[in-house]
Amino acid sequence: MTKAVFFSDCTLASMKWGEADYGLMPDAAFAIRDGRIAWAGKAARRPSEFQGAPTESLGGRLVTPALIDCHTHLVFAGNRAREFEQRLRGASYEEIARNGGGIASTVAATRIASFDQLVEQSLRRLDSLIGEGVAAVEIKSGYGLTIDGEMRMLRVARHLETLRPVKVRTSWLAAHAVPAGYAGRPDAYIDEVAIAGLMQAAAEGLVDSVDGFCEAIAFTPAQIERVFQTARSLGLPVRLHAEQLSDQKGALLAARYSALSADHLEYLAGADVEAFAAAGTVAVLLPGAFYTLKETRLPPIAALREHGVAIAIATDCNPGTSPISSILTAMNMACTEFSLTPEEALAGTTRCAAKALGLSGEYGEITIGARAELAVWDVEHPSELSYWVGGSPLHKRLSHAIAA
Ligand code: DI6
Ligand code: FE
Repeated sequence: MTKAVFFSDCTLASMKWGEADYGLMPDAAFAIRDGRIAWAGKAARRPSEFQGAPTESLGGRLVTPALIDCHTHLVFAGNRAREFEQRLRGASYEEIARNGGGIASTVAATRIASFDQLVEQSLRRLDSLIGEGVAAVEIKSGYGLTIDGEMRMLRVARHLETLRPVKVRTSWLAAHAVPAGYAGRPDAYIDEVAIAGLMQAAAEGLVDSVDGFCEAIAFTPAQIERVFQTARSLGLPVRLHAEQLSDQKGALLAARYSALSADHLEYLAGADVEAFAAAGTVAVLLPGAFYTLKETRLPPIAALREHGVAIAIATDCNPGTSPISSILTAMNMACTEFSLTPEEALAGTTRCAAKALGLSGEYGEITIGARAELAVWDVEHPSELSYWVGGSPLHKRLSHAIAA
């Protein structure tokens, strides 16, 4: 057991499950030992075991759990600013994709980038997230679309974790798009790349969960289900891009496989929410993609709330539909576009995002025994984290768990 460190003079927003009003506690203090939270409470009640511990004053600042971005595609090369121009002239995302742009153009750029170039370009986006208090990030493959290309993306994702004090959770998203060589043969692609590659990548320890794009322009629920069966046989959890552009009943498929999360959900039917809720799957909302695509159909927020579904918020950082590497901007958009409260938005990037990554109890809450992954902010109230647009009010991150 290492010596405890004590932090005093702060306001805590614990974001613990079941606590109202952000779990706010003014005049608070906390202790960290062995990389975990050993105690948190009123400063005046400092337990005697920490009386002699080295103490740092946090100057009255707000402390929250470090933030979590639970849905990103942040490993890619190049950008799609020219498609942005096309969309502003009226082309739709689907039209651009059907004409060989979209995901295919990022696949081409990613294939020709070296490992080091991919690391360098991705690191810029990761650093932007870290600069906003993020301590855990999910990163998907999906721009390789060959076994080697997909595995290389996940090797880059794993490598990023060695370069920064951040936890990376990887997702195998080979079922993202049908590449040109498999045009008209999506089932062969599922067998030969998405499934065969998953087995190889899992054997190499590259995969923490398995994802898919269930959509008219991508894969059917039946095709995704075959990938999910392989995931299940490997003991890997699943998640799914579901109901982003149309209602394919992907969220119900995800629920049947006890998915960690189903993501997007604009076209999830209100009538399907009850069955979805029963699985305990997290609804990950991605307001950056909604914004970029000028979507007008809202996810069924009221029904999700009514059925007690945990709602997470993420950037969906990707070059096509969400060129956003700011988790705070995603929180602001969740409030403005989806009418989430700032408290729901912060729960969405703390405890609910932790649940979506299978990290509950470790990340996303200030609670005894959780990892000491915290964010210290120059704000007076946690609602400010969703309120400001642009600029990061982060004072510093405390990342004892990783240093330990
Ligand atoms: N849904 C999305 O919003 C991204 N992928 C997905 O399955 C878009 C990825 C891209 O356009 O590059
Ligand atoms: Fe996505």
